[in-house]
Amino acid sequence: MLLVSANRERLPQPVAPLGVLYVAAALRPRCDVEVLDLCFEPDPHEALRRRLAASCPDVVGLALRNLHDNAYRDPAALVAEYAALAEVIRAASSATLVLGGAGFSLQPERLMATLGADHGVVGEGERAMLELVEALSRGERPPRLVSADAVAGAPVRLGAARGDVLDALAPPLRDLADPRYLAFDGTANVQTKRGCPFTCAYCDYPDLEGRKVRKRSPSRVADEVAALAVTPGVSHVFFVDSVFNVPRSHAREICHELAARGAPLPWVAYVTPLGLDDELAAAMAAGGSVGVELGTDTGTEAGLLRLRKPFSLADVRRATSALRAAGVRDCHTFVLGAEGETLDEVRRTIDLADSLDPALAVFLVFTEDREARAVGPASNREQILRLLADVAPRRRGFVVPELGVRFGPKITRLVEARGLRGPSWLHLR
Ligand code: B12
Ligand code: SF4
Repeated sequence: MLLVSANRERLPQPVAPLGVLYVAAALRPRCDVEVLDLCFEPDPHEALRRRLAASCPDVVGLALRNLHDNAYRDPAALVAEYAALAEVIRAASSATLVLGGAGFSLQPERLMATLGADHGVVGEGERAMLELVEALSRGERPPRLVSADAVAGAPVRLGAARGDVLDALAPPLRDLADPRYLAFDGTANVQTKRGCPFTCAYCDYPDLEGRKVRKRSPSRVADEVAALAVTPGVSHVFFVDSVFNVPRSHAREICHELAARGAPLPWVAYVTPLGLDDELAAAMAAGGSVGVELGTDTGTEAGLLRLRKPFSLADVRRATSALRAAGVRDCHTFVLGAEGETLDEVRRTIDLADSLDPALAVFLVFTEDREARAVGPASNREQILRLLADVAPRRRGFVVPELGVRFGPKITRLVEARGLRGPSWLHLR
């Protein structure tokens, strides 16, 4: 089995393929597993051809993480890149080709058709890929699309209830990760749970991980962080949960377990302002948190309602001051151009960012068509971009990926040149 990680995006930083490493761990007891990561390869096609010739795999799993870049541009360019990789695999090998990963799971039919794969795994891959491989080795003809809850031929549906107990999963095979990720910024990724119970209008995280939250034991999470702390090259952790502090009690327990181990590593996570009070912020800081990313999204109560965000502006302000008091840096993301939003509301969002004065405020301009799982342009997009082009360069900590304001390869070069550790945004302001 050869698992190929197709992701070559290096912004805002290169991200080790944690999902691939989980799938590799699930497969290892049953087959020889190798991982080829194309992120740092100067010639990805040549690297792929060489590995296929050397390893002669029976099955190739192609991991498709991203459909968009950081400015949420049209996925066409990335899909063309993935299709070219599939072509190389087809030309150089007779292996069964299986697609998987977050990007694939959001558009399985379209990608199956474009890449001409044999099978696709929708959603989490540990159990589904194992069962698929076992069926293939028995000479059976498994369905084209499978998922963790529908391997047996039931219709595959993203977001359906999932049952895997996370504590029972084999830990990700980090020894198969390319060492260049840690060499870049020392950040290891760790997952404490899967799922998000909220229903924010544009967001597909709950579709990918389910609405039911499945948690790992806090003590196991803390043990994993403690083990990473003595792994050469690891200096920071990024908790990759959709939302770290939901449920709040789980987050608190993890923080206490980390504090009890002497806060082994500084860490960063996505959090919601909901329930993020002084007590939780202090517990997070005591457990090692040095920064959090908040999906604050918009600066008006009406906008929050339209986006079905589960918090109010008062929650945002309270969370921001709690984080400040605890010494945890805050990075707020704002999405501009949602359907129904006026230019006046856009200005009020910028005013909110001004008044919060966070470590970083990231502005994305997009609207997402949830049904089509596609991102479309906002109707007043050009006006919004003009406004941002005027305002953002003059505000410390304002980032606009689409306009390259405090974002781009220059930041990556700075991180490398200065040997900065941890997610780059921590240093950006
Ligand atoms: C944490 C995160 C980040 C962090 C990563 C930090 C770090 N050090 O790891 C940061 C903030 C840096 C980030 C950045 C970006 N991200 Co991001 N991120 C996530 C998030 C929340 C979790 C990813 C994760 O690690 N999951 C845990 C692992 C275990 O799950 P997994 O990778 O999905 O793997 C499982 C399955 O997909 C499957 N699987 C995976 N690979 C394979 C392969 C095969 C063969 C098979 C069969 C199965 C399989 O099995 C795995 C185990 O169950 C997801 C949303 C989500 N909730 O899934 C978005 C997500 C992956 N990101 C996304 C995007 C777009 C980006 C950015 C381009 C833009 C941005 N700023 O968000 C950048 C690109 C960064 C890069 N270099 O690639 C998209 C990708 C899809 C899309 N629409 O394009 C997602 C899905 C969010 C979204 N809908 O917008 N991200
Ligand atoms: S809380 Fe975050 S992850 Fe959950 S639905 Fe809302 S935006 Fe998505």
